[in-house]
Amino acid sequence: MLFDTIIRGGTVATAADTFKADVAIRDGKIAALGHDLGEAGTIIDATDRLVLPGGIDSHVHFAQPSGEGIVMADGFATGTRSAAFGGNTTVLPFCLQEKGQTLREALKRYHALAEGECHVDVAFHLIVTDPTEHVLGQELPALVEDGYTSLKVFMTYEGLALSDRELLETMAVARETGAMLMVHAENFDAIRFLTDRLERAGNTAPRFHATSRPIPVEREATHRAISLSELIDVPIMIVHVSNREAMDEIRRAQQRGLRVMGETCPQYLVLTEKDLDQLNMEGAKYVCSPPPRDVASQTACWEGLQQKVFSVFSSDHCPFRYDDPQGKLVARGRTSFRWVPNGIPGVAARLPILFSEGVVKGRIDLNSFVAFSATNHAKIYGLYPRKGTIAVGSDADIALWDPKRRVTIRHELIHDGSDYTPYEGMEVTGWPVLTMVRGRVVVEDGVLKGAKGYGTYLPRAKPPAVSAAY
Ligand code: DUC
Ligand code: ZN
Ligand code: ZN
Repeated sequence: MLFDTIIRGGTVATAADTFKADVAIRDGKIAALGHDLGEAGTIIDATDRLVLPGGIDSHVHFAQPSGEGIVMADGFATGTRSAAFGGNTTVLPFCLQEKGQTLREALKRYHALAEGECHVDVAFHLIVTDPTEHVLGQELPALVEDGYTSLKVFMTYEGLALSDRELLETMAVARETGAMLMVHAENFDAIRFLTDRLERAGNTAPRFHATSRPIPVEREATHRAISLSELIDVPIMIVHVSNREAMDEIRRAQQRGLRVMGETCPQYLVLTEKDLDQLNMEGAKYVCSPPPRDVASQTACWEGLQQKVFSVFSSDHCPFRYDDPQGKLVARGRTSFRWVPNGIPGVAARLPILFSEGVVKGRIDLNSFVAFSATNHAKIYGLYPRKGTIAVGSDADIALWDPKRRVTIRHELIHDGSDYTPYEGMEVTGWPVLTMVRGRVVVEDGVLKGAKGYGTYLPRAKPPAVSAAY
């Protein structure tokens, strides 16, 4: 038999083109595109289906330490399972360096947690919280050579925030080593000031989480991150952008020729701060940072996608159970929004939301959908062309979509470790009906087919956007 599998009769879309073709797969890779490709062990009928590169979600958190008494709802088994149900074939979770820990110690923990557990392929970004001389001078350069070619830094959060000096030192290492630097841009001192003031006034309900992190907090930090990166002449990715003012900072930088990239997420397209304003603690389900804003901010984030100010659309999947004292309902969270675990699930809902609200409603075209959901992630984070496209020689990471299927998002469709979805009840058109990783079907028609452990760790090349600079 010439091929293991042929996906027959579908419409293939890449970031560049849309065309009718059969896709033949051998040894986990795409071996041919065309018509009348011959025999295969398995034929998958893709009539009336879109044949798309499997989603790559370059911003997810699994099993991340999240404060005393708090447990993240997903480890690698449930997190990657949920990703597969949402049409994803690769995810990039973060490896958090805790204060006092070396990066290698942190990586050891995450690799041990991921080993044998994953349903889709994974690669790690590093989170640098303790940029000591050893970390910056020795560990990080060696790890970038080993294929950990991106890192995130925080401008806020106790125990995570870096000073401007530390940001500059870390950016300099990213430049020297050719790593992609992701920035969480919110002003730490401003948030602390506003939080203290809100608490003193007795404004402690979950909705005040949004009040404590208003747009200027994000805009200022975005501007500062860009300015610091300009001093070092290093590309950066501003992650989870929530509003026009931050988006405009990125746009202005791009217009000035700086290599500043941006990411937005579903919560900034379809949620608002009103979602945080609910009876009792229900608003805690939507506590994430930056917070969802208003309808004008949603429009701005769509513009950011349409005008390609943003290059990636990620979930920022950061799940906590709601009805759980180790999750959103942690006892001290009732005393102040400050203690409500920060983050919401979204790895399975990300693509149906972008497809339905974006492609079906005519805001973006199908090829842009593929770029935002897969191709650009692969290109920016050093996985292209092995991942992120449908081309001969690429991994057979493919999602079949029924573009007409109407689905009401319910938590039972999400298959993660949480107990809710912030998108409960949302009607979408278009749904991933089959997810294939390296030629093997992992999810089909809402049923898990693959066993955990098939997903593999991916060392990555240096991001071309960084090394192209020299
Ligand atoms: N930043 C993230 O990237 N994810 C969840 C929480 C946060 O602040
Ligand atoms: Zn962040
Ligand atoms: Zn995140």
